Amino acid sequence: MATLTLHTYWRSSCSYRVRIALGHKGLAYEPVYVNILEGEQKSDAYREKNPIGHVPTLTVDGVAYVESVAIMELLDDLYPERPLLPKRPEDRARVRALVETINAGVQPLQNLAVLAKIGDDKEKRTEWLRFWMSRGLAAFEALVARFESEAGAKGPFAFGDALTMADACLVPQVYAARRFGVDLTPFPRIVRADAAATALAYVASARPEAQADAKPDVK
Ligand SMILES: N[C@@H](CCC(=O)N[C@@H](CS)C(=O)NCC(=O)O)C(=O)O
Repeated sequence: MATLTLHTYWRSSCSYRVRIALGHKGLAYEPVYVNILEGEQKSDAYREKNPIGHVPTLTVDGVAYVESVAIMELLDDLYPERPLLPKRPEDRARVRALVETINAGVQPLQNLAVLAKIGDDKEKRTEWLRFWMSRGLAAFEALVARFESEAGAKGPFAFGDALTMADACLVPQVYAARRFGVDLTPFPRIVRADAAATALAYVASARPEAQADAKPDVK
């Protein structure tokens, strides 16, 4: 069994994805806390592992892997029990489309480095975040509805009756959306999938407030 170390920050949605994936696989790991509000991700030592200065980084027997989706795919390849992607190529493409709707379509617009470019105005930041999150979640909802009819993926999860990588991305995105006051009423399938996933004990253990580095008083 490999030794797994996860460089993580409690409220980082990408770290949260990997925590869910590790929990889904039943894999134990050692957390290393990187406080991104204090700039620890920018240190030379950390950038040797993760050159762009982002969390998460997963090390497997001391070898560093970056980018949360690549990390989840690695875990799925190394530990194929309890897969995070369906078997059929068409369904894999569908789940990956849901993943990328969040991974490429929303999350890059909400990270600290982008918000810093927008400025310190809290209202402006919130308006920015709500706009991009609502837009991405609307697309996610539309895809879930399409996959229900064209692929018979009726839920309760984002794609069918088992948790996939799409849920590992969705749950942290819904957490962020709620935090910034995004109206989720137009997205009933997303709310249903989030409820199904967060009811699982290992998903609950991955939530930000359950992490040892959590500081719930930080806004
Ligand atoms: N595409 C990357 C994005 C990682 C990312 O943006 N991480 C955020 C936290 S969720 C971060 O480390 N932000 C620090 C910063 O922007 O300085 C991934 O999926 O791992």
